[in-house]
Amino acid sequence: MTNLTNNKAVLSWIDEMTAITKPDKIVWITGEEEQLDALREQAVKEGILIKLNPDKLPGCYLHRTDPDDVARVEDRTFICCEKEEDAGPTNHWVEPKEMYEKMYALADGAYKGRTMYIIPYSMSIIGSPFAKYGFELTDSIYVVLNMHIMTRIGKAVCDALGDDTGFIKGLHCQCNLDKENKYIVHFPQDNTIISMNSNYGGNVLQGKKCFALRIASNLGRQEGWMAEHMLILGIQNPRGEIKYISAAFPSACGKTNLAMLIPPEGLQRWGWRVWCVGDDIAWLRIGKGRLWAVNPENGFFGVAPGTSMKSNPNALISTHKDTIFTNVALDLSDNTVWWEGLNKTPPARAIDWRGRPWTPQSPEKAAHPNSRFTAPARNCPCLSPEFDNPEGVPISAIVFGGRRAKTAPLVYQSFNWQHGVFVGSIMASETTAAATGQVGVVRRDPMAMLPFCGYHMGDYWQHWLDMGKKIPKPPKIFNVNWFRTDEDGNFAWPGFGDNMRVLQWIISRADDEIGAAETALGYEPNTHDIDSMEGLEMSMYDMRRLLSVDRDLWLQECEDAREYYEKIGKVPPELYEELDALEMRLNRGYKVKHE
Ligand code: OXD
Ligand code: MN
Repeated sequence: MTNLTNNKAVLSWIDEMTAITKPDKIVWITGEEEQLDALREQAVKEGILIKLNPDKLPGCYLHRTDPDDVARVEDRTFICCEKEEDAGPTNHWVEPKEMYEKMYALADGAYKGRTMYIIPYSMSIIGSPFAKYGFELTDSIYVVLNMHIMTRIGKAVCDALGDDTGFIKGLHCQCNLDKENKYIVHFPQDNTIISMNSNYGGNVLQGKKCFALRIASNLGRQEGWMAEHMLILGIQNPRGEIKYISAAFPSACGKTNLAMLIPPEGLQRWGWRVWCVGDDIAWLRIGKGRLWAVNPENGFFGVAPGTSMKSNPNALISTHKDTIFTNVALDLSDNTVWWEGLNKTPPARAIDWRGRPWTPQSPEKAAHPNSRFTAPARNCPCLSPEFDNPEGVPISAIVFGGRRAKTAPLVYQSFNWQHGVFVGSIMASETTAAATGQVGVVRRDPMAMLPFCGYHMGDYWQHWLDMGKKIPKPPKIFNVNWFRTDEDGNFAWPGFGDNMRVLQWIISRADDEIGAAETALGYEPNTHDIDSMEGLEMSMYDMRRLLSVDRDLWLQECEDAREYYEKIGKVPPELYEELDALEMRLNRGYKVKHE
């Protein structure tokens, strides 16, 4: 097959990788439907994909991974920059030469008897000044078909790249999925990514976490922009004006749900609505005095369990065609899919995510808790008309948040950018099934970037502070917590569509339209400012409790944060100043002032 590019740097790197991996065959992915169709057919024939009911789920397929390969592997993820201190204490590091040798030894002959697929892909709109291009070499048809959904691929990428040498190099070998030799490795100084012995999305769809976050966070620092683990959404008010916010929550904490929110009926009637620009990653740049965001992806890699017509109809509808499901259950009655939380009527007969017969009496879950759908963004009924705008959208507010049963109130606003960076830096959340390891333990996850920041966390916070100084009209920064529980352990806030009430407050504050109560943490809503007129059944007493700040818990939180800062080292002095100031406000028994 002829090459899709004459770019010498691309071709010589591919030659080098070919010599190591020794494929039987090389296939360039052109992006043409005919080629993709043939690959789908081949994948079905080889048992990699199961074709689902074409009437109910046209163009949809089911894939099951190896049972030991179901989530991101943070302990096997490495940032191999030249100096260990530049990776910082939150990343695993190995000296680059040693790691290359190890990777190339594993890759030696890894494609023997197999095909090397070369995927030219673009993060962001091909041809836009903000787009970045990469090549992923893989022996997995599953990766090719998922990359086709999640990114923009094919010949057009090679044409846009031309002779430029600033592309991202990516090698992926499934090998024998040996979990002892699983590696997700990044070499930021060479713009290179290598994934070994995995075939799980977050580890091997390299455009996503590896490139658009870990490598791009390095590029953003050098080039003066930001790569963040953030959704982007537009809020339309009854006057038809749309304001954009971006929000960073840790994995599986509801970014996709918030990005596709449907407001409560009463608010819809007034004309409120939400437009989704992205559900996971934002690239943010300064322009015309403001911060602008693009979503570099082209699809959604969403968590299936819990997604339903009730919790997130827009996400569910997005999966109704041209979608790849991974590790969900197969409903044998009509050859469709099922997962816990889809509805209240589990299939009488199903095949579970491990490929075993399953009935509602089975003791184990039918779908893996981190089972996923890969759905094209264009399927989303509330996709923003700005989705394909290469300029992106101007951001009025940045929202941080996590899963905290106690401590964090429903919402608060930071006093200013520096204080907002502090709020993001001490973010913490209960862990979820998105990564291997214990679920439900509280861990610090600054800006939701703990697993994704491709350099020293202290330098990353400094970059945030520096960026703030360069934006004439920076977004206001907020923190939310949808997951606070009452004494009985029940969620105290209804969440989902009702989160719109909090978003309304956030954009009113971003535009300086309403006052607020000043607390030790920051600005909080006056209780009557959270719109409860349109169908929220919550007493003022409960609302006050949701917004309350427990002084003792927060003093403890400050102590933990200080310990965390000490572990990180290299913390900008401005953040220590903010921590001291918070502690002082708490100790003073800060009086609530109403603006
Ligand atoms: C994801 C994650 O898959 O954050 O988006 O794990
Ligand atoms: Mn994510």
